[in-house]
Amino acid sequence: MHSAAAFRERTSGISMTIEEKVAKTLAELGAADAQGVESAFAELRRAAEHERAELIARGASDEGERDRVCKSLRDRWLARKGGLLSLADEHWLKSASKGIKPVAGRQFNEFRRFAACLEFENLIEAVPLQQAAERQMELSLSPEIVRPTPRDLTLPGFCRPAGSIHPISRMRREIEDIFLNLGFRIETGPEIETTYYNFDALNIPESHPSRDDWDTLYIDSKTLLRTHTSPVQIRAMEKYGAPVYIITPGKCYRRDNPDSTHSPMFHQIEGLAIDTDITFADLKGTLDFFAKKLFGEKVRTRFQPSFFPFTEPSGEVAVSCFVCDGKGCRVCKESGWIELMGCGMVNPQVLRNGGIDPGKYSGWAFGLGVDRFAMVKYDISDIQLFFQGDMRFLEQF
Ligand code: FA5
Repeated sequence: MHSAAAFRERTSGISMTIEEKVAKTLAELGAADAQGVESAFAELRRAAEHERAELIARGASDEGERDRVCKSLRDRWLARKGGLLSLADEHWLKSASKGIKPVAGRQFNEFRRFAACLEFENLIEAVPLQQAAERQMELSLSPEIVRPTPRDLTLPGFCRPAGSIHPISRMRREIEDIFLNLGFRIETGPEIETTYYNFDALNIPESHPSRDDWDTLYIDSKTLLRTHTSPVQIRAMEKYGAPVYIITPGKCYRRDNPDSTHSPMFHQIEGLAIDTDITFADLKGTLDFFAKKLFGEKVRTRFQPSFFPFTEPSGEVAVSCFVCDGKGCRVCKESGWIELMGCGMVNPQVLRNGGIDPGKYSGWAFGLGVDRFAMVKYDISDIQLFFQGDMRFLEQF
C-alpha cells in the first residue's frame, strides 16, 4: 500500500490524538516513504492551524487573558521538554530510518518555522498560519521588507487597559495649570543650546564652574545640551519684549552621576515675569500662592538669600512640610522644611542682554526641578524610578 495511504489508514481510523501520534515513530505510524512522511507532518500542521484558529475565534476579553492563552499554546507546541515539536523531533526525526531521514529533516524544519509562528504577533492578526510563517521567513531574510497584513475585521476585539499619565507629566501639568490660571503663557526652547543663551546672556562668565566640561554636556565648544531652562528667558525677551509673563517647562542635561536625587536628564520649569514696577514682593506673593495651591493652604514659604549670576538679589525658597506641618518627618528629612527652588530679581544686565530697558522694566524669575517636586509630592525616594519604565511603578499613577 502507498505509504501516505498506509499512514492515513493507521492513524485516522483509530482516532489517535496528535499527542499519541508524536509519541510513536514514523515507522510505527506506517510512514515509510517521502509521501508518508509528508502526510504525517501535514497532519501535524493541520492540528496546529486548527488550534490557533480556534483560539482566534474564541478571542480574549483582555490582554491578560490573551497572554495566558498565547503562553499555553506556546508551551504545548514549543516547550523544550514535552512540547509537540520536540516530541516530533525525538520520535519522528531522530529515529527516522536512513531512507526517509532527508525528507523527514526537511519536513521537520518547515514545521518548526511554522510552529514558531503559532503565537506570531500574539494572535492579534488572524493571518493564516502558512501566510504568517512565510511572512516571518521573508522578514528574517530581508528585514527591510515589511508588508502590511490584511486584517480580519470580523474578529472580536481586545480590551486594552487604559494608560495613565507619567508622574513627571502629571506634576508638570499641575504646575503649569497654576501659572496658566495666573495669566502666564507656556514657552519652550531648544534642548540643544548655544553657550551664548545658556551662559553668556545669563551673565555666567567663562570662569563659572557650571561651564566646566565636568558639569556640562558639550556637543562642540559653542553648543551644548542645555543645563537649565533659563536660556528660554533670553529667547522670550528677544521674541516678545516687555511685558512678558511665561513659564518654560522642558528637559535639561547635566553631567551628574545618577543617584537617588540626581539624573543626567531631568526636567525644570522656569518662571519669568517682566513688567513695570515688578518688585521682590510680587515674587514672594506669587511663589507663596503657588506653594499653597500645590501643597495645600496650610503651608508657609521661607525665602533665604542665595546666589545666581542672572538674578540680583537671589533666593532659595522652601515650603513648610505639607506632611508633618513643619514638625519634622521622613519627607522633610526631620527639618520641617522642603527646599523648592531658586529665584530672584532678574539682573539688569540680563534684561539688557534680552533687549529690555532695565530703566523702564524690572522682573523676577524662578527655576524648579519638576522631578524633585514629583518626588516630594508623591513620596518617591528614588528619582531613577521615573525613567526605568517599570510598569509596576508607573501603573500606580
Ligand atoms: C538653576 O538651574 C537655575 N537656572 C534656577 C533659577 C532660575 C534660579 C531662575 C533663579 C532664577 P539649580 O542648578 O539649583 O538652578 O537647579 C534648579 C533645580 O533643578 C534644582 O533645585 C533641582 O530641583 C533640579 N536639578 C538640578 N540638577 C538636577 C539633577 N541632576 N537631577 C534632578 N534634578 C536636578
